[in-house]
Amino acid sequence: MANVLLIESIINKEDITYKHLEMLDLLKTLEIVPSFFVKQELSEPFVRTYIGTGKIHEIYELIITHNIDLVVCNFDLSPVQYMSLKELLKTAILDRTGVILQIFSQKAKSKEARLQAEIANLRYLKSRLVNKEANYSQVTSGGGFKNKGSGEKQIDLDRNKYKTLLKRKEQELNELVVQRKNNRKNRLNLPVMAIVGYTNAGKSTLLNQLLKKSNTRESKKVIQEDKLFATLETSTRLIDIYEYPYFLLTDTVGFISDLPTFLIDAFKSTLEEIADADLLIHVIDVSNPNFREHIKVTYSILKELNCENIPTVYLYNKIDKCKSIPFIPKRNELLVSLNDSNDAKQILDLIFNEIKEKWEYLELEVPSSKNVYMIKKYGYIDHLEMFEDKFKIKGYFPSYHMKYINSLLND
Ligand SMILES: Nc1nc2c(ncn2[C@@H]2O[C@H](COP(=O)(O)OP(=O)(O)OP(=O)(O)O)[C@@H](O)[C@H]2O)c(=O)[nH]1
Ligand SMILES: [Mg+2]
Repeated sequence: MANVLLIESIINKEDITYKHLEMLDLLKTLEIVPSFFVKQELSEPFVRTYIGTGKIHEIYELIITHNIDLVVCNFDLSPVQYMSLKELLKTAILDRTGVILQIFSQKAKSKEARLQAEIANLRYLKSRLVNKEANYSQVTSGGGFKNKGSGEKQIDLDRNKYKTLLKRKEQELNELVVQRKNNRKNRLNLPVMAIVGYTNAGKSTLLNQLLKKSNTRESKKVIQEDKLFATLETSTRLIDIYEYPYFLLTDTVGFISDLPTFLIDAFKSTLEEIADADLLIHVIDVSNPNFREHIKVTYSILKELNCENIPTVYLYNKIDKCKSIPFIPKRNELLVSLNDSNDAKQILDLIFNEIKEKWEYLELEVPSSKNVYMIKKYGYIDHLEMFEDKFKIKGYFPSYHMKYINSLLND
């Protein structure tokens, strides 16, 4: 097993307990357990090396003494900081974005997720190509690139290489995106709900719980795991639960704080599914002390995806892990334990109560000769009464089911 050292910075005496635990969880996903820890208090990071010279020496000593093969920084490094630290410490370095990218690269399974991860990686690497003459040599004493030709020329060559590769991968991804869009167009006309939220909140657990109740095959379950970024691709399932309308439920990639824009960009095609949703189900791990921060992070990423105005319900999950009830939920909120399927009815009522706001309320009289069995599958029914010659039905219906409704009205 690799010897790993974790460097953390405390800027202006901030509390980094949570950041620390989150990094350990991120590393756990990569099956990395650091054995050495170094902390540095700073009022602000050093422009060229992030951490101070004294600390760099201390770390270098540790690397030599303990044969450390990887240094993980629990912060993001600028390209110049990365290059200087790499040169001074003479070992492999991953910053926080690098760790997240490693997870995406190692764990992405579908072709689309793999391409997205590769694109994000190429963009990251391209940004790390800094001009040696302009920046790099000022922070290192001697040493340098073992390049053919001048540093600048090599950088140009590398930039071009990344550019060409990026273009090819982006084209490939684009083809898949078009395919995905066409698939979406061919989808049944049904309400679409997208599950969103911070990583590890319980999004996939929600999809699996509702699938369990649904007349859909179990094999369609998605991965749920106590790992950050267990889900790296969106999955949409048809949910068919007795007494409730059919709907499509989409599980999405989890969010995390400080996600770099280029990573969000790379995953935009997958995340476009969110923009298509009629309703967002925002799952929050309320047992996490930083849950309010997670809500903010999720909200700001949704904003970046232009999804902040989609009606949303909030599921405050993992209530079983809380010592007491954290707050009284509002109209569009629920405190739940998604591990426990008993909450399904409450969740479905919450969802449909919200979504019906956009539907039309109808009072129908349907001749008894008609088969009204399907009516509950196409609308959210308040009232269904059977008389000798007719059914009296009251409920909410989306506009795209009006054709079906009209077909019921006359003998
Ligand atoms: N104690 C407890 N654990 C839960 C609950 N709901 C989900 N979990 C656990 O939390 C972990 C993460 O759940 P997932 O459903 O994979 O979370 P996710 O939001 O899909 O995570 P990513 O795909 O990584 O973004 C799993 O180990 C679940 O079993 C709950 O109500 N209580
Ligand atoms: Mg998941």
